[in-house]
Amino acid sequence: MGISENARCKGCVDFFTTDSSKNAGNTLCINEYFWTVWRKKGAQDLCIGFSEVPLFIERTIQMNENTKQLLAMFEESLAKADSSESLEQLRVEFLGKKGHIAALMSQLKSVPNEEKKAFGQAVNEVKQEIEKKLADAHADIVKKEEQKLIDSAEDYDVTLPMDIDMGSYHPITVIQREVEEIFRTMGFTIEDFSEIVDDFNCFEALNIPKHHPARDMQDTYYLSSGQLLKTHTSAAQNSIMKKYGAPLRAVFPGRCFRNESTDACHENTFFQMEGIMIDEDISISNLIYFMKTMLSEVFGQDVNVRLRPGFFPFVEPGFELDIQCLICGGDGCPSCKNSGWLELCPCGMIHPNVLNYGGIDTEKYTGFAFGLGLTRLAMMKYGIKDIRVLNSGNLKSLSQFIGK
Ligand code: FA5
Repeated sequence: MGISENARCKGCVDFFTTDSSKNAGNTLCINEYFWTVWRKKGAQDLCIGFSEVPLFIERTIQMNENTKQLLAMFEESLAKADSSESLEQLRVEFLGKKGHIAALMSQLKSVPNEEKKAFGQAVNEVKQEIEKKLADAHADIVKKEEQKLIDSAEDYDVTLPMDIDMGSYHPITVIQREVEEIFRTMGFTIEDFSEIVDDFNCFEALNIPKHHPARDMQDTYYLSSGQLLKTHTSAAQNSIMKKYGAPLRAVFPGRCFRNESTDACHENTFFQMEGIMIDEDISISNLIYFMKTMLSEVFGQDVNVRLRPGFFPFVEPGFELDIQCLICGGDGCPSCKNSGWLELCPCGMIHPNVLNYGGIDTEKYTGFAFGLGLTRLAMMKYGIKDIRVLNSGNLKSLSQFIGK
């Protein structure tokens, strides 16, 4: 018999034994009459002989028959699968832990060592073929299922009137943007800053060294890295001074965190908007002018405010700017802790130490800073009696304040 691919009869299958030097490349011929084993690449056919290999041949043929049958069985089931679920069932049936491939593989231990490689290889080939066919079928089915969904989608008439309740911005976002706009028109830049800061930015750069009693007023949540959730927007002052130098006008809104009990006017998570202005000859008159302008723009009406001395280590002098409670008109209610006034926007002239930390020439420049309580401003503007409503996530309550 000649040695070429074409010379193979229908029943020929390739096989490999573990002893590659001897038998690699042999072809097993199982034609109708007898079995012969002959070397594929050689000048002459070399028949290993019927008597030397009957058991081996029998097993090899049996294995090939098994894998062929398994593949045929798989293809038959695959042809019937018409959904992702049925494909998944097939995958489990053939490739699962207790599936057919696993069952075939479990026979490996009883196969003689020299045949293990060929056996494993044959099972693996079937496995890979099944995996590929499953993946192709899956891609096909997904496409069909998507198309089915598209085809079954309800037609709608774009000209029909529709419900356009698209939701709305949170009251704090609304007021924040409004205040930003007011300051933008007065030449202030709007800055953003991280909610996680380090001790230096939150305290030390603000003239609040370690163990300073002012820290007690602003207990917060500490991370294992030593960083903390910022207690006030003042934490950004140092970075912004270093970023821009003087002269400088900037506002920077942000979420603040404090470890404190909540009530109608205190939250553990609330918003502030910090502002700083640094230039030559900046004085308290400039501070008062900007505060008044901002409040009359926000409320669109005259509101009663009062300025009283307040202590913050990062300003000197420092003030508390309170607004007369717009919920009770000054008579006293839970929203203002029955005082008729609400602390809204502490402020003051920036302490020279803070300017120095920020790299500002204190011989030439002075500046003011304020820390507006945005959440409280939203309460006053929208007549929200309890600050906790703002963090409640209750759309029914929140949506009613928009547009007021
Ligand atoms: C400060 O946070 C200072 N950093 C403000 C400041 C900036 C002073 C620049 C001077 C110069 P205070 O802790 O008072 O200060 O908070 C400022 C404002 O944030 C308060 O007036 C109030 O409106 C708001 N606020 C503070 N704590 C809470 C809270 N727990 N819940 C809601 N709003 C709060």
